[in-house]
Amino acid sequence: MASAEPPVVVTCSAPVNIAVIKYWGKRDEELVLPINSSLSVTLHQDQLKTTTTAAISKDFSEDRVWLNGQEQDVRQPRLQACLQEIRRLARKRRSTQDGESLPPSLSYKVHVASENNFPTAAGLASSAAGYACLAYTLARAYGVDGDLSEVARRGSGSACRSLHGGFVEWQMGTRADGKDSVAQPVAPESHWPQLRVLILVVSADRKLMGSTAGMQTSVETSALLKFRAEAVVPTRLREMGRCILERDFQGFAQLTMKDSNQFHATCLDTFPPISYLNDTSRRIIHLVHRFNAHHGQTKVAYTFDAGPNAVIFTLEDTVAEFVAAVRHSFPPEANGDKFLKGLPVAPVSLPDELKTALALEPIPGGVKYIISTQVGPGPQVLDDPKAHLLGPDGLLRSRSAA
Ligand code: 2P0
Repeated sequence: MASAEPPVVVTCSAPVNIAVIKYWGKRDEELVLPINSSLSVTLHQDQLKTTTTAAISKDFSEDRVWLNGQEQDVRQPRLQACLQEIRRLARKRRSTQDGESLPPSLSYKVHVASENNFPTAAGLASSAAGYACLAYTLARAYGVDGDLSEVARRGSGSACRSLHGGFVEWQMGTRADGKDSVAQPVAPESHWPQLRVLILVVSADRKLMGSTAGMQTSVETSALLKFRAEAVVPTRLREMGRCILERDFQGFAQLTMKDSNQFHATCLDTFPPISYLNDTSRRIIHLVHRFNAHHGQTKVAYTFDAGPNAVIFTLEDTVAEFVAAVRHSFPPEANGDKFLKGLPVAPVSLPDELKTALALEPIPGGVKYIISTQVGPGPQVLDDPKAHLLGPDGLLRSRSAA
């Protein structure tokens, strides 16, 4: 029989982040401690986000988790690590709290449902948004406050950077217990309003080599990765911080491209080698360099994660012309009107001299579509009960009923 005690139900959303100084490699696999610090830009949730509902009730007999409508195996070690860590923090808080506002009992089971509004495992950092959202939502449900880096990080390293909006540094820390391996804001969402982001979706397929396994092999075999972590990243982080604080786009853009290239070089230096870029990715790299050369300055930057999709940074005065250059180089095969999603970009025609300067044989359909977005805020609590992904019975709401 159902108890009189209503379930605690909380729904939150969390953003995707894109690293401009990349994380690749762990010094501690279990605690998810990185071999170098990293720095990222948080993308706007209007275009890319994870939404998560957590429900805690005396009536639930087991922990259950759904992702994009599919029930997951709750015994997955990453999921278990997050749940255990949040319950540990909740227990710690409980012992110091008065009886007035006690969170739900720690012996109650939790149901969690999560969904992304973008393709999972397409190299768009869905695990970062997903685990940041899980950590944030569970923290609200269990009444835990304070730094959630450890909870998110135990799910996926890069997830701790999605706990903040704007520009974020994940400091690697030096302690063996990882307590100082935390994400910290560098500048808020409002700091650089002219900065714009385009995601060029090359392939929405699942990647061949997951990040966790890939970086493990890199740590074991790549001398370049060791050199990068020790001798390159510390200087680059300081320089990137300066570029962001001074809104120095050329400096920011060049460093972003160099760091992406070095990350992919460490992948090739891994043995057996890992390659995440494909022919279209390399054509996008050429396109960006030719576009910049034509203008005589760095107006656009690319960065690539563990997949072939490009993330482009530019300023609002250049977005329209660069989108026209992408359309010219990768003519949409079908649904030309659906080629651009997200923030509107005014259509412009490409000047003939720029077409000549690009001098690339067009690849029809090479870029499937573009998501146009900008820098955005950190996780949010969604107060509207209609946002809940779980019904009052703690089971997945059907989309039609939601
Ligand atoms: C990053 N990536 O800094 C780098 C750049 C991909 C390339 O963080 O094993 O999913 O869960 O800690 O965070 C992807 O790795 O790996 C990643 P785990 P994660 O964004």
